[in-house]
Amino acid sequence: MKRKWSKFERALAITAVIGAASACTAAPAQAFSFLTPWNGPVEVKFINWEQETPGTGNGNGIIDAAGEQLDGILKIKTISAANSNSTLLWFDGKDGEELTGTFSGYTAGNVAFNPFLGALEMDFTGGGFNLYLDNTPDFDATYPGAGVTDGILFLSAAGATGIHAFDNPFTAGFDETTATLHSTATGFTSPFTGNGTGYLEITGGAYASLFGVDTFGPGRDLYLNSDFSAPGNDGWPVKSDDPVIGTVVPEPGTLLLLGSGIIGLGLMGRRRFKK
Ligand SMILES: [Ca+2]
Ligand SMILES: [Ca+2]
Ligand SMILES: [Ca+2]
Repeated sequence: MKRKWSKFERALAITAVIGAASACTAAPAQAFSFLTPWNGPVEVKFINWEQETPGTGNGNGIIDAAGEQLDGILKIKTISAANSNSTLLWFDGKDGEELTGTFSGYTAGNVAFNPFLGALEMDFTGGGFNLYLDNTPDFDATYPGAGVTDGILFLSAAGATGIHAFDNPFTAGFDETTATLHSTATGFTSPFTGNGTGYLEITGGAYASLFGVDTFGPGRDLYLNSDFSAPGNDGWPVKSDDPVIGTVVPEPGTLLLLGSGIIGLGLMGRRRFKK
């Protein structure tokens, strides 16, 4: 049976259409098959293929001297909710999508053997990454990488300070409070293994607003904790992985939809009141 829409239903439908239209204009150009709704901490797992940036150091592929720079390519494996059952929100290949990118500019400001740890400690300044969302996957890690930066710029981030609260007086000439990445190489001879930690600040990209700001304090949106080892894969000197922690916030499009819906209902109420 066909039923006529009431005034209320018609107004609601119009409101929904207006809302959907404004949500569309606010949404980025390329869809991202992220499982929503999720609002809260997320863990991003990735794989890095990395190296001593050619021309910046002694050419042995690994960072083992001050002034050397670190760069490489990366691929996101999964994005999971940091809840008790680690709800999978996105994974490589979901709806034919890949998230890949480059990182560069991490400069070793201090490289020193720490006899107490029996390890080579390194502090880097600067650095950052650019991540691309591609719905025609073509990533190939084989050195120096291909299909890495096509698609749309998904997220940009710059290395942020905060991994050291104080300047270590034993490392004259380097102020630890300027470090954006701290790494400790425990097995310095072969195999070369270690761990790195640092903060990042989101600076741009079509999906920058999907992620929360200042999760780890002012100017620190993401926390990076990765294990590295040498040799790497696919012709790269070093490999590293896992994880980056951040926070996901509701998309502005969703808020806009809710907002215009409330305005629509408000107008309708006023009209009815006038009658
Ligand atoms: Ca080196
Ligand atoms: Ca690609
Ligand atoms: Ca120092």
